[in-house]
Amino acid sequence: MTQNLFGEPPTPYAAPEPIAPGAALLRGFALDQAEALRQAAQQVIAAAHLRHPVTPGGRAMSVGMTNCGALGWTSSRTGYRYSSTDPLSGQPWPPMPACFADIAARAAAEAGFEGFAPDACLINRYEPGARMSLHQDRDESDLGAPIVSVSLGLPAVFLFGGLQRSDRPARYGLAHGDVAVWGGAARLAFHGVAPLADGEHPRLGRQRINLTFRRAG
Ligand code: MD3
Ligand code: FE
Repeated sequence: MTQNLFGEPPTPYAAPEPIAPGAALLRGFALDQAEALRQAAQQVIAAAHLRHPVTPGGRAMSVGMTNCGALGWTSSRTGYRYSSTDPLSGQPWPPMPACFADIAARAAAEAGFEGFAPDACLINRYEPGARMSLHQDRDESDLGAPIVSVSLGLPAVFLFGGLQRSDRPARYGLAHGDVAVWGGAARLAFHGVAPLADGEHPRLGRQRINLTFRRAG
């Protein structure tokens, strides 16, 4: 069975857990869709391979990334941007699977953001040791829309800070099937992911996949 950070069996979804104004954790919200989401993510990855983008600072990210939907997030020496095509292939990103758009809209509504229709889904793949340092998501044109994130596979420690990089972040465990929604006053909060601890997930193996849904265009 799936396990949370403490090796306990998963609890079925109960209710949104507010963590800050505009931010809520929906623990277990995606559990009953997790296998469909995993399979759809694998199909996207087969069509648009994972890559380790280089940041403007010149270092390859430890997280493997790809996208689906009308717009995809890309990074290179020249900066971060959203693009309608995959720079590796020159082709449009794979379409957003229906099960992706559906869970994103339902989770956003559950957290109080009705009518969320993401046009971008970033797929992040963490292997043991991969991390994401503290940053803000500010490359989207519509900062009024929330961001929805779905965690699959190995558990991670999510770092949730404030509006200043220097604000000491709170730590939250994100397990397989957990969903988080960030909007309103939390939309520009600094956040990151601590280095992934090694482990073996029964369905996903030695990895964590995070789906991040945005309104980018
Ligand atoms: C809090 N990804 O791709 S998703 C990212 O788990 C990113 O892969 C992390 O941060 C991951 O940019 C975290 C959760 C998330 C996304 C956007 C946020 C949390 C956020 C925006 C504001 C505050
Ligand atoms: Fe982010």
